[in-house]
Amino acid sequence: MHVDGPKHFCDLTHFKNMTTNNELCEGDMENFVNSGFFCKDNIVPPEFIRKARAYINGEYTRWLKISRRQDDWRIHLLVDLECLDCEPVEHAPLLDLLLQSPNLLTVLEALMGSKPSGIFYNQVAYRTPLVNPKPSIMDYSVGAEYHIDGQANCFGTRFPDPWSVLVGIALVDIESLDMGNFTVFPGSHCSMNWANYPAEKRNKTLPSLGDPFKVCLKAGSAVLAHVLLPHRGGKNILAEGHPHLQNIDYNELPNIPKGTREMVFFRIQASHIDYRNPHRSMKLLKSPMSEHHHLLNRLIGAANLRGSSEDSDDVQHWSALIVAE
Ligand SMILES: O=C(O)CCC(=O)C(=O)O
Repeated sequence: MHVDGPKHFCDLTHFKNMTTNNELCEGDMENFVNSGFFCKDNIVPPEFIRKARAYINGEYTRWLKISRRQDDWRIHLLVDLECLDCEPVEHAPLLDLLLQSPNLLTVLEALMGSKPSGIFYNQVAYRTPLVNPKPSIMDYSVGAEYHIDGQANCFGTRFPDPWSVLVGIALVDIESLDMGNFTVFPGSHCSMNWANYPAEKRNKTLPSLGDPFKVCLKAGSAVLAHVLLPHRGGKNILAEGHPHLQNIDYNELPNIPKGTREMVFFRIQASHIDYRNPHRSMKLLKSPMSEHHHLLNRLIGAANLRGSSEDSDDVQHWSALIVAE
């Protein structure tokens, strides 16, 4: 559910003066291509993490009252980053997590091959600790173990979603595997054919994807994931007093239950992609890396320079991802 809030102008200095420094190393690119995600440590300055948490704490009780869900709120829909200096915007301290993080902006530009142009939507995704969790609560029923973002339910079919990179920013340390971790199925963005995903999701006939991976993050770090990467939120069963909670400051945030997994997710659009083009969905489903050919070409170039036999297997694999189109 979308929640409203006070409007302010955003400081766009970093967004407007983005450098083209390439903040992506080969390991990040390989992880994004092969696994569908990677993490960047300390990418959002602590000052803006503090301000975002304080803002959410201030709105928290009101949001609980106006929404059905207790831990998940849609914050903005369709933000055109180029137009932010024309008018004030709601929830500015949450947009600042992105706009005041120059390193994150440059990573996004390198990953997408052009400047971030917009946010399809963003979301405050808190996972409050379950009280007395039963063992059975950990079982996910068939067809509900994961989802790919978009809409595949009674409200309609919007798939794939109109954006290229999911950014999940940790506002607190999420270092234990039972803290409601963002959970992904590595490699499944490319290894599966998702053309029938909406029907399979609705009919609960989705394929099994094997073991998931729970992402751990320090406060101020971010996970960046491909739009077709299957994922789910984990269950937070962390008990009060757990050692992982000792480093988290709750003193000035009385509204947020202790032990809450605090994350904010952005769905980022790239300026060179026309998300309204009717062929975009088919192209992406047929060739999941079609919006990231620049990464494949950079990886192939670096591997060819090294020229080992191990590299040549990778080159074949990455070249096949380009040819698939
Ligand atoms: O909260 C999470 O870790 C995942 C959230 C999610 O799956 C989603 O909103 O699409």
